[in-house]
Amino acid sequence: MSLKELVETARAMVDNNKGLLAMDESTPTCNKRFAPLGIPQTPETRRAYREWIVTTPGLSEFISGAILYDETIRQHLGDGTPFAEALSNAGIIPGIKVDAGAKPMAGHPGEKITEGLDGLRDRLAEYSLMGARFAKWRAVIAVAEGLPSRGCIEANAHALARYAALCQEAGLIPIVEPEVLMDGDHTLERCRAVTEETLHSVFHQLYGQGVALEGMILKPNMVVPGLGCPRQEPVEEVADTTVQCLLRVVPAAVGGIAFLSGGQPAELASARLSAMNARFRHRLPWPLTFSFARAIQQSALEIWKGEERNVPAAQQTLFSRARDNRDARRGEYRMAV
Ligand code: 5MM
Repeated sequence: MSLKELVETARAMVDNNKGLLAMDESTPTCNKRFAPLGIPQTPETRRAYREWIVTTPGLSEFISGAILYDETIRQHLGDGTPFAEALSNAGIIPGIKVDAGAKPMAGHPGEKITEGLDGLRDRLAEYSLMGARFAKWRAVIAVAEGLPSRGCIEANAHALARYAALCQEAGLIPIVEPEVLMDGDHTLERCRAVTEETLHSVFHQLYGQGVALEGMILKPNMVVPGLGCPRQEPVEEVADTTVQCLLRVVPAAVGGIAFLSGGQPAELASARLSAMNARFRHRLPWPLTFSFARAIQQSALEIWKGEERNVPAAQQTLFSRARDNRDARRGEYRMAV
């Protein structure tokens, strides 16, 4: 695939005030979301969950692309349509999570390295045949006293860059997701410093691996204080600090930026994205959008509870969370007070 085609797909993923739906929870994570709601943790319930999500009427008004998990891309809707085809039919670009998860990093207590590079070229070719047009790989960076280490940041950045190069070779858009975690009591300023160092390293490695920045999407964390930090800055301060951090380290050529929500309250994630767009959108080199999982799905999941009779109400809530985030993409979302 030519660079021009990669760029066109990347653009389609962030155009028209739409964003991405991350429905790519691995089996353990999906089961973790089901457990407190008493939903059976089986391949069939995970399939049924994903089926009502992708068949939500009108979802493509707000969602340009959806990230699937390996189990889901191999499953079918009740009528036999494979998930990737169902998304394409609905006007949503199908994508696939391709990392093999973050595992404890040798010699680096408390830190993780994302695995999955071995055999990735063959897996990407298979996913492409199944209809995926983009991929996603997540690295996690923990913040604590003495963490993150330089070794953890560099190893994860290097893996992200090698993954991204393989994706572009296969004609898939890489979503590059280095997530600085919210766990801990660190300050907003500490998150800014760690996010800046991480992204700096990621773009250094992407350059080294020859990745075409126009044909990729960055999926970063917002710059936020740790969940346990006593001082939680107002929405506008988070928006300003996040944008300032990105402007310092993200090259203008990057196709788009689609934030993860990272466990923020759903409405707060939307409000922060909205403030960034309201205050800066006409002055930024890249579109700022969303690639949320929990901030779109969680409230709907809590309504569904695994019961068929709850599907219409759950779909309505999913639709409305997707619309809220489209509004945030425009800078027009206001959190109810
Ligand atoms: C950070 O997680 C990503 C975005 O989700 P949130 O908006 O809820 O933070 C998400 O795409 C994540 O990478 C997937 O859910 C897969 O996570 P696991 O832990 O199952 O690999």
